[in-house]
Amino acid sequence: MRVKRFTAKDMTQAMRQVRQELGPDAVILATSRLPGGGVEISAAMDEGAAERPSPEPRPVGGEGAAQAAAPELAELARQVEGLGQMVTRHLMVAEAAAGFAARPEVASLYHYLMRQEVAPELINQLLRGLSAPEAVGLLPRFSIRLKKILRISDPLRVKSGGPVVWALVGPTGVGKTTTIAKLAASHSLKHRLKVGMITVDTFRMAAPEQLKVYGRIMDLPTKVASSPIELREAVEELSDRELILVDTVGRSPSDEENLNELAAVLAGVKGLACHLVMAAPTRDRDLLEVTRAFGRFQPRSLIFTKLDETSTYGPILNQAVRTAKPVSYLAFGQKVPDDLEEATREGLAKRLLPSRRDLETL
Ligand SMILES: Nc1nc2c(ncn2[C@@H]2O[C@H](COP(=O)(O)OP(=O)(O)OP(=O)(O)O)[C@@H](O)[C@H]2O)c(=O)[nH]1
Ligand SMILES: [Mg+2]
Repeated sequence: MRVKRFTAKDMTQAMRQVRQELGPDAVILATSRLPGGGVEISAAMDEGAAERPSPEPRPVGGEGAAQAAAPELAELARQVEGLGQMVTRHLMVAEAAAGFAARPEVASLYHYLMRQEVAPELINQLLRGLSAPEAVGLLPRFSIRLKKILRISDPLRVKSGGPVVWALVGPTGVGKTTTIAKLAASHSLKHRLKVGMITVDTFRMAAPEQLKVYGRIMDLPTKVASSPIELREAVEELSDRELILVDTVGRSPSDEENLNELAAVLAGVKGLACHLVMAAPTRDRDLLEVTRAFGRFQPRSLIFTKLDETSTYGPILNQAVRTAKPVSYLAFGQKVPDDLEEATREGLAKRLLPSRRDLETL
């Protein structure tokens, strides 16, 4: 094990020196600020690492042996690559943490946001240069920054030339049908709009029935369509409505074929706007995959459901910023129509902001 100290003007330059001299596998042991300015990093490198066998599959002891060993070596190579990525990520986090740790009031906010699973690059963006003479002023300043990067949908504007048509798309079981019912109820009862519903989820026997039941209870016209032509006809039949809500079948983000088929059905209706529904308790990495796969629907907004099932809200922020899409609605329970709110900057920021107690207990 080789341990070395590096001093530089700032953390970024010191980290660059570490990587140049000890390579990407170096481990950061300690970081500190120097009294006269600048930073010092102690880093270590396992010297045996260079002599270890290469992870590349190489023939050993004749072709037969090489063939037998190849899958294991390939697996080993994958693991080593994964470990390498993990180390780099940890270094980035350590680098940022060390920078923010020098200012204790920002450090506890940094750790809180990490626990909320806000993406490290976003935390850096939010906290860079953030300061307050006393910790008292820090949260309001942070809150202003947070609200600045959040985008929220404009309220629904009814068109004079025909109905607004919204389709909810998203993975299976995230709450699309329930959210359609909540939206239908709130727009027809609270906003007194003429609402109609259509389901294109005809793949499962009971699915159309679920929406029809809601339609009967709320006394709203509800149609079933199973092809692009039927969907166009259903929209025509509901042309006296101000808002038409289209429910779709849930699809896994890896189900390319069926996603394309659904996109083709929805593309038949001019002016139809898709909204992507995602469950807030989903892991950030999986949400990323969902936004990638459902990008083909060019969603107008993001809707997050099941906020009642998690207290980790970072992934909502991560997806909203990464996709640069506004958030339109938040659902936080199974009750129709109560457990739905229009997204607001305040509502989202409130969930993402720590209380003073959160910061003190860190
Ligand atoms: N806790 C909680 N449960 C919810 C919420 N929204 C929906 N659910 C529940 O999630 C389950 C699935 O809801 P659905 O509305 O059928 O979901 P879906 O996306 O239409 O499902 P598929 O059509 O099968 O893809 C039901 O038990 C709902 O009551 C929510 O905000 N919080
Ligand atoms: Mg459904």
